[in-house]
Amino acid sequence: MIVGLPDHMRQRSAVVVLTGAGISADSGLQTFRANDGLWENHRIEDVASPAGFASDPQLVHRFYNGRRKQLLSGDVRPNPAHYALAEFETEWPGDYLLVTQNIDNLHEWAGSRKLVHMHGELLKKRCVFCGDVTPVDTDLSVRSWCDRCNAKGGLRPHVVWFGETPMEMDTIDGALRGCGLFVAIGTSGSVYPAAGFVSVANSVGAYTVELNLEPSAQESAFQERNYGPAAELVPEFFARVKG
Ligand code: BJW
Repeated sequence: MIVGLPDHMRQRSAVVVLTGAGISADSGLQTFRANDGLWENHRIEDVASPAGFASDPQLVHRFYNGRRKQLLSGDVRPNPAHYALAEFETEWPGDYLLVTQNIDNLHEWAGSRKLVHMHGELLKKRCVFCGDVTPVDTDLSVRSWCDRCNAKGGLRPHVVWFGETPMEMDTIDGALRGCGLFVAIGTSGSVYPAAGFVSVANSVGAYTVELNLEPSAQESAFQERNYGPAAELVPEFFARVKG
């Protein structure tokens, strides 16, 4: 049950929102730590790591090809939580940044523009030889060619795996250090640095809120917690912030 916001949130506070796989669960995309964190009996850490890609690139391509196909299948579309954030962005008079750990395109599809994909994007590919980043809507394989440098076998999904540096960290850090409200939605709080954002926000005196299906690993760090499906909680919460 959502209760009243503190008075200072009625002013033009800067808002930072962090989303995770749970916000896209209501659109039909599976979260990571459902199924005990396994995909076809492989640990997520094994298919989402440079070591996993080096030892079995075909397997890793299959994992991402399947997810790309599902995203483009026509069955997956934004849900009310994605739309509520896009609407909030256009109406909120203060600064705003949406940081997503998700690699799907559902936030931009819903209309979000002040958005950073800290773990990359499923609909982009990158050449490990020349660094070229381009859109992709078809399968990748070890036989794929780079259009720019013509090298074979160096294309990978433009995503951030364990042990790699997340994208746009300077933008994110600056926004967190200036925010008055931090809201984490649909994330288990088990992967850093995103799991530590709530502590940064607390350290600068922001009001911190968790909206999730169940308490996350960072639950105790949040000043307010609301539990239920994102498609219900998010529209309700942001209507309250707008006042
Ligand atoms: C609902 C819902 C509904 C369900 N409504 N809610 C030891 C200690 C600390 C750190 C480390 C350590 N050992 C190693 C590290 C670092 C490591 C790390 O954190 N490891 C942990 C396992 C401990 N991190 C890294 O390596 C990162 N890089 C790094 O740290 O570089 C150093 C650096 C830092 C800062 C600046 C500069 C340098 C990189 C992490 C990359 C993660 N990559 C992945 C794959 C991306 C590509 C892909 O999508 O395939 O990112 S892994 C995966 O986990 C993916 C996700 O974005 C990420 C987080 O998952 P998320 O979104 O939270 O999903 P779930 O499934 O975990 O949770 C879903 C939640 O939704 C649940 O709570 C449900 O209840 C809820 N839910 N239905 C609302 N309907």
